[in-house]
Amino acid sequence: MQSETGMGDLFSEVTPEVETEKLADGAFLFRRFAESAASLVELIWQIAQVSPFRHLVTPGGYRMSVAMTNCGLAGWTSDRQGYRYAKVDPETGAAWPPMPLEFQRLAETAAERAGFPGFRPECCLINRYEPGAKLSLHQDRDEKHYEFPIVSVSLGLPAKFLFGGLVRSERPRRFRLENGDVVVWGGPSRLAFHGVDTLADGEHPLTGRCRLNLTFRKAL
Ligand code: MD3
Ligand code: FE
Repeated sequence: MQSETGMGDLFSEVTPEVETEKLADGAFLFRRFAESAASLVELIWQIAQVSPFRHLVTPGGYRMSVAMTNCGLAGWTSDRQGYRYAKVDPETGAAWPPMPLEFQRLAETAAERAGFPGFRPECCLINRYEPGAKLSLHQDRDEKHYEFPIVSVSLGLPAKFLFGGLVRSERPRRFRLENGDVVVWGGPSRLAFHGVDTLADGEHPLTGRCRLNLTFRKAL
């Protein structure tokens, strides 16, 4: 619920009793940490008007089922040439939309709670899953700074998240990520294999027929 005081009370800096679940060494889940932030979803739609969601092509030539865009100083992108962070949106030829202050504050607050003070993400990758979309098991290795965590925010429809080990062959654990869940992945979990199972159909009051996911990264 939005109050006249703006978003200050939405990210639960004032709610010290948010429970912390430890998922693995360095990985912490704050359930519903961003739940009341309907404004996050609104900001995402605004970003997508400048840098639209697109289905990237992998270096291997596959079209990704997840649609992506970015905000911040650089954005993650992919094409036949490879994966990289680019300061210009290849789709528009212009800079990515700036990262909203609310995004930044949420990411920094969550990181600090998880024991990573001083996390100043300059990039935010935004994923949109429609029913049937999935993200295969992978590692996030395109950032310069593995010493900093990645902070993720799930919005809208729930997803089954796969969290594996440091080698692909390790069988992943599965858990559900729901609207407003924030996870901080750092330390020994930073390079863990992870993915998202095929999104089930559904309708969410905040997002409609999709799941949105923000990942905040120190990439440059
Ligand atoms: C575990 N996104 O964009 S967020 C990605 O739900 C990505 O859209 C998923 O994986 C999504 O790269 C998962 C949770 C997440 C993010 C980064 C991680 C889990 C992570 C980095 C290391 C280990
Ligand atoms: Fe990832």
